[in-house]
Formats: sequence, structure tokens, C-alpha cells
Amino acid sequence: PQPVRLTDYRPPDWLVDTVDLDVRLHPQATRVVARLGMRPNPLGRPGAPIVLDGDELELKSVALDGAPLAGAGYAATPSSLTILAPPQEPLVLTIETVLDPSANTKLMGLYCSSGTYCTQCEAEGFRRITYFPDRPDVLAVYTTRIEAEREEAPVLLGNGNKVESGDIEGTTRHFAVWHDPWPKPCYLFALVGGKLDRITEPFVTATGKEVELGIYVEPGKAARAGYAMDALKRSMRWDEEVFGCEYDLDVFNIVAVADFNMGAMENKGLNVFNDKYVLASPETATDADYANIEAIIAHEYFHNWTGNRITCRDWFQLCLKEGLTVFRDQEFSSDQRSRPVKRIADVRLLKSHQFAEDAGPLAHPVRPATYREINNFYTATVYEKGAEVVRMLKTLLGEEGFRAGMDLYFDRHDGQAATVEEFLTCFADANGADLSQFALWYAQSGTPQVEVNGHWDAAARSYRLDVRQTQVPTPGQPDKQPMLIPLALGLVGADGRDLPLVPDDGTNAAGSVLVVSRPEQSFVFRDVEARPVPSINRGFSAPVKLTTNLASEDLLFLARHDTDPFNRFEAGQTLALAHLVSASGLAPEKTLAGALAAGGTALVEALIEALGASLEDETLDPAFIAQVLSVPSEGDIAREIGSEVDPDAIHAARRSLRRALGEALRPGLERAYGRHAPDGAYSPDAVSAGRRALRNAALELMASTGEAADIARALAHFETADNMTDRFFALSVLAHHAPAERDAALDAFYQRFRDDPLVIDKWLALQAQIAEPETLERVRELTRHPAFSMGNPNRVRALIGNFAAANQTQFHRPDGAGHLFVADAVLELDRRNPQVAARLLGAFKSWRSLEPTRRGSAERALRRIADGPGLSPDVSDIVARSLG
Ligand code: DPP
Ligand code: ZN
Repeated sequence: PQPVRLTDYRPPDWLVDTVDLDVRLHPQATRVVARLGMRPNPLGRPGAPIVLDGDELELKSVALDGAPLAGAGYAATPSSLTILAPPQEPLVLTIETVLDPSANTKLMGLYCSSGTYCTQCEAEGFRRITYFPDRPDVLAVYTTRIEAEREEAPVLLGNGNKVESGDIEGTTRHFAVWHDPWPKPCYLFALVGGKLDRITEPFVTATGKEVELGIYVEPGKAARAGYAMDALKRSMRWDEEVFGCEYDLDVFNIVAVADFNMGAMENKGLNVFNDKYVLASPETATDADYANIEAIIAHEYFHNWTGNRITCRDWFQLCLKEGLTVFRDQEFSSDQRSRPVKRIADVRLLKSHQFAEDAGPLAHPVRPATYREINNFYTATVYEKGAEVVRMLKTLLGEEGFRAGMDLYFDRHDGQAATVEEFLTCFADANGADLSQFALWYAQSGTPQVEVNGHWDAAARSYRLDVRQTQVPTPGQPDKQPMLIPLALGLVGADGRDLPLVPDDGTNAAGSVLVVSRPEQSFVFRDVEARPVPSINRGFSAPVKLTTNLASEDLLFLARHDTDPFNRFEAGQTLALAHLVSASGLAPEKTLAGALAAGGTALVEALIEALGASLEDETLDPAFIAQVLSVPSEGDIAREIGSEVDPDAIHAARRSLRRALGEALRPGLERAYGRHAPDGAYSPDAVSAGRRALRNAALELMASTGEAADIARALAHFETADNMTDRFFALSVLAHHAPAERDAALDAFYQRFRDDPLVIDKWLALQAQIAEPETLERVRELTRHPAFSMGNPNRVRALIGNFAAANQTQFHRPDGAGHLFVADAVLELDRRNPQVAARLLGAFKSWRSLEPTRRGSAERALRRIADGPGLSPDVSDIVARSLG
């Protein structure tokens, strides 16, 4: 496909005001009649034909204002329908198409998921239901009549409010009519038909309007929807309180389906969810599952204002709704749980996914300037970095300034399809701020590098920070401009307290945030009596790669004393990472890793001691301690090394640090394990989850020593667990650290949960992650296991996705067999579901940083895919960019 460019945007030639759909559901031959109330767009090209998008549609008939249109009046292909010389006035176009939901393995448009009819239209799936101007700036009011066999689909759901329903007399069929009064783009269209159980609860909005909330699930699973319902109600209340956003329909429905490409979808009034993000019970879901459900329920609900009421002008603006909505769901979870722990988790995710993306061939700006396949831009950069950009806006403008900008945005653009410029202009106007340099965050890809060197001047009693920013080249962007970077700062005194920050005149520091705008810049603070330790980029205020002239003693000090919890955590991580880099055999001089290598074991011991101090500190939140004790991931270490990466060396270094922690901290770990034993029935709340997180972290660190008593403890933990968090964590410890006990435990787990696909996903994922050469054969065998299916995205992601993305030593086997296996899986999947195939292929994104043998085999695997016959646009786009 030809690339689409942001600069080529033109308004649509024709607008659609109303869409009346009549959908007669049938597993192989669903008939859709669409009546489109259209008119020429005054901003479009005068006299233009009507050009509609389509995809794999069978066209039955076309009528203009009720009169059938002869073949000469239009031109139809499977991908478009053109009305050749339409009258240039309001008209009604009626189009009849037929489609086959049960043959729809792409899971885009209308398809059957385990017997339930459902839809997915974002980004370009509506064109698989009817011919339509499938672009987000065409907003229409939809009325949908759905008809189906009563037996087959007793539940019929659409967008908006239900206005009519009943049986069709003399037949076995029934119908429902749904009307959505809010104009929306077609990507927010949805319908569902099936046999579903429901839970329902009332909700009263801030202004007293009653809303009926419903969650629909597969028969027999209603008891597992309670937590999602609770999360929904909390989300609705929070959005009223924090952003002034109130719900705007009489009903809000969520449907959980088993076959789904994404996590969930924010269709107006009818969210469709991957069942993984709705269903939870203590026996089947972990604490992480509960937290994800809470976050994703909130995310999709928050889209009602940021995405639906105000949508995107074009798909280049995807971050306008996604980055902003991720920011909103992060804030929600922070308010519901522990803010510091949530921040740490979010930054870890940002680094592992987004920084990795930014460092490889798939790097792209938060707002891309061009794309070949929009499905490939639902990325960590658009979502997670997009959220960081909104967070920086808040840091720069302050709480009130940020809210004023949001209020203006809702006020000014409600009902519109907006752009990033329009969004930023609201913040500029509401605050009298100039955000032109800040806007580069949306346009420049790559992670900015920021070097900060601090100098204390004893004679002048001043402290100076010299800051230098570097923008590294990324694909298509060899040269870049300096960015506006907010660095939150503290100067920590010897007693661990922050010193007052007194900027010298003329420096650019707003409160405790340094606003860096030039390539090199210095900031000076007065009245600094003794040498402080600077705590820089507190709370990860800017998504940058930071290097400093802090000595390891300074980092050890911050790891014990920083009042900013994020930087207290980060100081330990920075030291651990430097140690792991040097232990992986790479320690260039003048780096922290080099210094650590030179410092020998004493420094590692000091680091372990500092971590031990946090472990023993009873004033700290257990969830925070669990984060502090976690060793940087293999991906983090690989990124820090940057080139000639050897995953086996990294794995070995990381394993031995964990063993060292387990040995050195054993007494503290044992105490933590005992202190946080369960003291009642399982509850998924954040405090209880934090205690389990610490207890399980202790269990794992001790087991990583391989001592028989520790393995026995893990086995007992597994066998006596009364909830999935503990049971699965113990299983994972056994799988990674106890080869002799592993298979029996895996088998017991399988037998217990064999009828529960979401739990079986955990079982598949865990086996795919074992770092030993037998794993590839195990994964191959599991692809033939009855529990596995290439047709279900969750199964594929659990088994093959985890092998590729979460098992660095085996995916990157030096003999190339891991690469080849994944390449063949991508090719096979591509024939069935291109989106899932392209996502899996993304696992190759860091291939260029591998050492030569592995790099060669990754390249051969990528070329094998590139040479595959009939590649989808999704896969051919990713493979071309990966090799480019
Ligand atoms: N459903 C996806 C999300 O909410 C795409 N909109 O992020
Ligand atoms: Zn979203």
C-alpha cells in the first residue's frame, strides 16, 4: 500500500449526517442494509463523486433516494464504491451488502467469537460491514436495527439507548433497535448478538441522571464480572470528580468476548472487551489481573469523553485520544491505589516497551507523519509516551493550569474531530503559555538523552547543575531540535532532607522543576551550605535517558534516603543496572558500570546492603519494597549495553545477582515472608496485593539460591495457596528454579484449570518463558496441545508471544531456531489474522543490537518473512521497517 501522509489531509467531500442500519444476523450470510443521509461538504471539492471504502464485501444493490441505481451509476470493487455523478445536494444512499461473520478470522468488522456475534471497527473495520467513508472525521447519528434467531442470539445490543424490541411474528426471529443520539465516527460503531449472562447495577450521575450499567459475559461466568462492575462505578465517579466528565446515555454496556485482537474497545455506550480484562475471581485471577481490569475498564470508560465526545480528525492524531486516556487511567489507578508504586510500574513498562521501540528500527513520533498500515501504530509510543507527554504538560502548567486547559478543550471541541494542535492550543490559551517548543514531543521520535553534572562551590555556597540534552537520530529523523524538558529536582542534604531551592537570579527554575530548553544550560542555586546530593528527574518527570556525575556513594545515599519514592527506587535500579552491565562482560571506562567493575565486590555488597535496609524498613509500603527488590529486566540490561548484545551473558549476570540477593538478605526475606503471611480471605485491594507482592518476591529471591529448603517452601506455597496470585507465583518459582519439581507442578495446575482458558493462558505463558534450550521443543509441542489454538489471539500471545518477547535467551538462541520458529508462526498467522501476526513480528524490534551470530539469524528470519507469499499490509509494513 502507498504511504498515507499527515500533510495530505483534506476534509471529506461528502458528509454523513445519519446512518440507519438494518442488520440481519446469520452465521454465514449476514445481510446489511445501510441508509446513509448524506450531503456535500461545503469544505470539500465541489462536484466530487461519493467515494466509499469497503473491504471483502459482497454488494447486492445500491439506491439513490429510494430509486435503484443502475450499474452505470456506480463503480464497485471489493475495496471501494463510487457513486459517479451524484446530485450535489442532500440525498439518501441505500446500500445492501452481505458478509460472512464465521469466515472472518481477522476479527475486524463483524465476526463470531465462540458463538457470539460481535464487532471491532477501530481503526478501519466498519468498511467490512458496509461501504462507508471510513475515516474518523465523518460524524453521524446512528440507528441500528438488529435481527437474529431468538435461540441463537437472545441478547441484541447496539450503541446508545434501546428504543424498540420484539418478536417477528410467525417466525423464530426477534429484533432490537438502538439509537445513539451522539454523532460519532464509524470506528465507534458496535453491535453484539448472542447467548450471554448479565449483571446489572444502577448508577446516578453527578447531576442526578440514572444510568443502567450492564456487563455481559459467557453463560455461567457472571460471578466473575463483579470486580469489573465495581471498577466501572469507581471510574464513573472519579471522572466526574477529577475532570468534570459525566456520562451521557441511559445505559452503559460492556460485553466480554473470548476472541479479541486488542485489550478492549470503547464503542459508544457498548464497550467490547477481551474477556481477560473483565473476568476475575480469586481462584482464577492474579493481583496483576485485577489491577489490569481496573485500569482497562477505566481506560475505555474515560474514552467516552477523550475519544468519543471529542474524537480524532485523522489517524495521525491517535495519541490525542490514546495518550490522553492512558494518562487519565494512570491517574485513576494512582488515586485508587498507591501513587508511587503505580508510577514505578508505569515507568518500568514505558522503559521496557517504549524505550525499546524508540531505540530500534520501528521508532516513530508520538504523532507519526506517515503510515502504511494504521493498525501498526497502536504502539507503546502512541500510548505510553503519549501519556508521558500529557503528564509533562501537567508538570509544566501545574494542577490548576492543566485542569483549565482540559476544561477549555472539552468546552471548545465537544462534538468535533480534533487535532493535537487544537489540543495544545487549549492549554496555551488557558494559561497564556507558549507551547511551540513543547509540541516537538509529538513530532520528534527517539528518547532524549539528558546529562546532568552537579558542582558544589564551597566558597560561593552555591550549587550548579550543568545540563546537556542530546537528540539521537532515528529512522527518517537524522537531525533534531532541542526539546522542552521538565526535570523535577531535589537537593538532598546530609540528613536526608530536601534543602530549600533558592534559584540564583536569571535561572529558569519554576519551583522544584528545572525547565530545560537549550542544548546546554546551567542552573544555579544559592545558600547551599554543604554539598548536597541532587535527586534529578523526580517521579520520572520527563521520559528521558538520564546520566549524571553522581558517584555510586551518592546513588547509595539516594537509595536509602531520597524522599521522592520514585528516585529512591530508581537509584537502586541505576546501580543494579550498572553492575549487571559490567557483570555481563561490558564495562566501558568512565561509565558507572566501569566504576562498579573497578570497585569490585565492595560496591555490590553496598548495593545489597542498601536494598536490605529498604527490606527491613517497616515504614515503607510492602508493594514499594517489592519493587525495590526487583532486579532490572533482561531487556533493560540489553538496552543499556546497546550493541553486540549476548542474551546468555545477561541472563547469567541477572541470575547471579538474584542469587546473591537471596543469600545475603535471607534473614530479612524470611522475616518478610513470615510477616506477610495471609491473615484472612483473599481480597484484591492494593494493600493486600502489596503484601503478597513482597512475600512472593521474598519467596522467589530465596528460591533462586536453589537450596532444598527454599524449593520445599515454594512447593508448599503452591500446594496451600487459596488464590491464583500465590498459586501461580509459586508455580512460576518452581518452573524457573526447580527443574525436578517443575513438571509435576505444571501438570497439577493444568488438571485443576483445564476448563478455564484464561488460566491455561498463564500455564502456556509460563512454559514459554523458561530459559533453557528444551523450551523451544516444549513450545512447539504445546502448539499441538488441545488447549492451544492459532485462531484465538489470547492463546497465541500467551504461548508464542511470550516465547518471543519474554524469553530472550531462547528466542535469540545462537543456532537461530527460535527466530525461525517465530518467523514461521508469523507467516502462518498472517494468513488468518494479520494484526496478531504483525504484533508478534514486533518481537524482532531490537535485532540490530544483538551480537553478530544472533543478528545474522534474526536477519535471515526477517528476510524469510519478507519473501513470504501474499503478505498482509500489516506484516509487510513491519518487516520492511525492521529491515530498513
Ligand atoms: N481499544 C483500544 C484502546 O482503547 C483502541 N481504542 O486503546
Ligand atoms: Zn484507548
